[in-house]
Amino acid sequence: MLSTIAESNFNVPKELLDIQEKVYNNKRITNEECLLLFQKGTLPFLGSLANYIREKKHGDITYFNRNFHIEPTNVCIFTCNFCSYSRLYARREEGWELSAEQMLQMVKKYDGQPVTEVHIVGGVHPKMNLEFFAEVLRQIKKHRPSLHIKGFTAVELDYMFRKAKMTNEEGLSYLKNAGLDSLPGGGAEIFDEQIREKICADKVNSEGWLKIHEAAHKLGMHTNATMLYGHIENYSHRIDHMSRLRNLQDKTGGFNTFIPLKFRNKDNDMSNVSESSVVEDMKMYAAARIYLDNFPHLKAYWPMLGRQNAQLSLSFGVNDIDGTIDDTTKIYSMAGAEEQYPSMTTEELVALIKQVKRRPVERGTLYNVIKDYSATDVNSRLN
Ligand code: V47
Ligand code: SF4
Repeated sequence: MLSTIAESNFNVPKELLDIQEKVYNNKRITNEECLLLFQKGTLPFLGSLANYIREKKHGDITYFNRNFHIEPTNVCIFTCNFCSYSRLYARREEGWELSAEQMLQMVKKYDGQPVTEVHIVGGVHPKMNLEFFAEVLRQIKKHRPSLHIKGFTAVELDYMFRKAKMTNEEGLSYLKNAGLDSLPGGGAEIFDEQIREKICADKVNSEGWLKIHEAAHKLGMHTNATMLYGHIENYSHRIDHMSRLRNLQDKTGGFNTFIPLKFRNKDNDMSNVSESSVVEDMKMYAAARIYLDNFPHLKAYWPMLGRQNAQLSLSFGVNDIDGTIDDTTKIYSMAGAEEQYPSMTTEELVALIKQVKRRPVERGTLYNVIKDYSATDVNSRLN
């Protein structure tokens, strides 16, 4: 592998070769070097470096999990311009609000099925407060104690805690005692204050997002981090975002996975902004893998990216393609995601991963290995 890369280095500028040397020597790259990668690195160059790191960390292993999503409401008081939900608050009759009982029924639908995680994320509804969600968590845990509950973005949590007049630490401890196991990575968007002001001015700010994740890490909870890219931000904004995450991870070590989320432009207030190309998407994954040396995992969220591009991303640093999802989720389909009701069977996920010669491994939320599928036959047809 190394010699192949070295032989193909003809014509690569010296400054990029210096970065390559750093990567091979396990050294962290600077923000300036990451900018050079974005600006001057060709896709094959970035891919080979990212893949080198990916294979060093995980070999061919590609993780997925068996999960399902619950979206408690699609009504949201906030007005993020990129989101198809924010317009619903004024027209609440078009939205839904699930009761605690309805959410429990959704969990019960999976009785006897080998799902390991429920992912609970939705809009911010003023009636759904901390106590309401604590009760939902208690009921789910009582019914199925082993189901990992990954729930609530820092945006939802910030609103709940402020309304309950609790500090982040108090609010998180309360939810943890009620059954919350970990936090998803949503709501991070772009940390740069000027861009954030333009795309999501009224929700938790960057410092607030980072503080909630830091508090969760201190309580021993793991969390993920996302970044919404490919809209009005530039490369420096992306690097600034990743740099704030890398710094926090140095401090706490509590992040599991970084998930770059490609901006989709359907039916929202930023529909005039065109979407990034697949080449840009792959560059984004590769740069993230190279820059975020202290993040164990890099995830491609396949419903947003599409199945084939998710396969491609496995050569650009990605080692996780989320899960079976089995989704009633609308946030992505409303924004123009590839699939209206994203869901893949385990067989389809395994086949998708094997088709690009990687090794499918089912994981729990915290990356405990549940089953290695490398020896199983692939019978299912891929679409
Ligand atoms: O923060 C909203 C994004 C996020 C659009 O932690 C959009 O495992 C693109 O938290 N185009 C929420 N993205 C999703 C989320 C998540 C998803 C998958 C896995 C995990 C995890 C977490 O959805 C929001 C926002 O960045 N989003 N609208 C849009 N038009
Ligand atoms: Fe609400 Fe989240 Fe949509 Fe913003 S991205 S409007 S906080 S649901």
